[in-house]
Amino acid sequence: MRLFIAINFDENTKENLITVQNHLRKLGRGNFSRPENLHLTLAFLGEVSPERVAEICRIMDQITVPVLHISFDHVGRFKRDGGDIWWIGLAKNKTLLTLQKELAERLRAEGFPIENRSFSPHVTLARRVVLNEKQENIKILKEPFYTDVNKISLMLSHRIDGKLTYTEQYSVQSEI
Ligand code: 2AM
Repeated sequence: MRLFIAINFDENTKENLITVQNHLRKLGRGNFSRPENLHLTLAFLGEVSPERVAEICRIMDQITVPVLHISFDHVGRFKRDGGDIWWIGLAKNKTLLTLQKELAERLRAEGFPIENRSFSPHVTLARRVVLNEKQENIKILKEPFYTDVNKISLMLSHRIDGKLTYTEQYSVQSEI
């Protein structure tokens, strides 16, 4: 099973993310994330055998999920041949970094191979994006937006009727 641990967003935040996607859509073409797939990855587990899912749930149970005050305040891209990956980034957030670090360390301690590269919190908006022409100065994010989050989810990445789908397997949350 291809698994990852993520933060999912409420409908209002998804609307805000879709608005940003739509600004980007006007500037070029690409493979846009489906609205229901918009998420922030905290830890990518990759292929995991089904017998180990319970272990992951136990690790998640050990985490005290804080209330996270999340601010989306910049848009950027990772350059790729054949089209860039465009994402929306989060403002610096110590609480989120601490949560991600704790989660990754606990998973690693139990033998899950979580990459040790620095965490750059983002939500992928679109992949394989090619802009129409020189669009460097276009402001894709008109204004920052905010949300509070108190839940992390274990997500399964799979295909349903050929569509990439993320299905929640387990979650832990705190009181807001
Ligand atoms: P991305 O949005 O930056 O591509 C499901 O595939 C989620 O796991 C996506 O959010 C994706 O991040 C992330 N992901 C996919 N492959 C990954 C990898 N090898 N390392 C870290 N994260 C990965």
